Amino acid sequence: MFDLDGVLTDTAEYHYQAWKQIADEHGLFFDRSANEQLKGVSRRRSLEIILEANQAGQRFNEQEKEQIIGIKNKIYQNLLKNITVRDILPGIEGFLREARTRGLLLAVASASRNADTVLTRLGIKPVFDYIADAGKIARTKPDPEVFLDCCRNLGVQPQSCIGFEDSQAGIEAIRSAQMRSVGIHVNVTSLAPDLPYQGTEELDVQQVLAYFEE
Ligand code: B16
Ligand code: MG
Repeated sequence: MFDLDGVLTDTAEYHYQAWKQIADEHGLFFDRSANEQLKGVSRRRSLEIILEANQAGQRFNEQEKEQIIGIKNKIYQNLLKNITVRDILPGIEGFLREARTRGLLLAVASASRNADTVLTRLGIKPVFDYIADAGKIARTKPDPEVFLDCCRNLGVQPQSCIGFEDSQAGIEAIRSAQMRSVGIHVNVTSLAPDLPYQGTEELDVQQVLAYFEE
């Protein structure tokens, strides 16, 4: 099961640009290091994290927060128009092909409600047996719900699944789901992935399967 942003492609930079524009407009501090905290978490939680870091939690009412989230998403969706097949991260196409050849089931477990658009633009949507719909997932990472939703829909036990993640929230979600985790350049703050890699170009199907072989 694959996370999208940071594993299959790198849309974190577009999320950053969109949030940066919002933060600048409202006089809030936000930089690339703060953006790390937003990886894998919902857009609602992302806004809360930015506001908390600025001690500005009380500055906006519910309606204003919803409005800000909507504007951020419009900016982000506009940036997504730049995505093409060239934005698939290095090594991913070969890795997915090899995994399919071996008959492994593949799913996307992303917190992004834009996942379908991104996968379509990347041209890799047909490779997956199941793509979770973030709009139907009530609790976002680090809650395991999105990974368990993938297991249910693929008809497999979590214990037999491997999750690929770039975020701390995602690694925690995989652990809570009782799956095994592969980390892609995870900025570890609490829980380390079972099998850590520095980048997607290092991924190797044989190596990953051998590592988790009982
Ligand atoms: P959207 P992932 C996550 O995707 C991003 O890492 C996170 O930064 C973003 O806030 C979240 O999707 C929601 O995205 O605003 O497009 O619904 O890493 O779980 O694939
Ligand atoms: Mg991610």
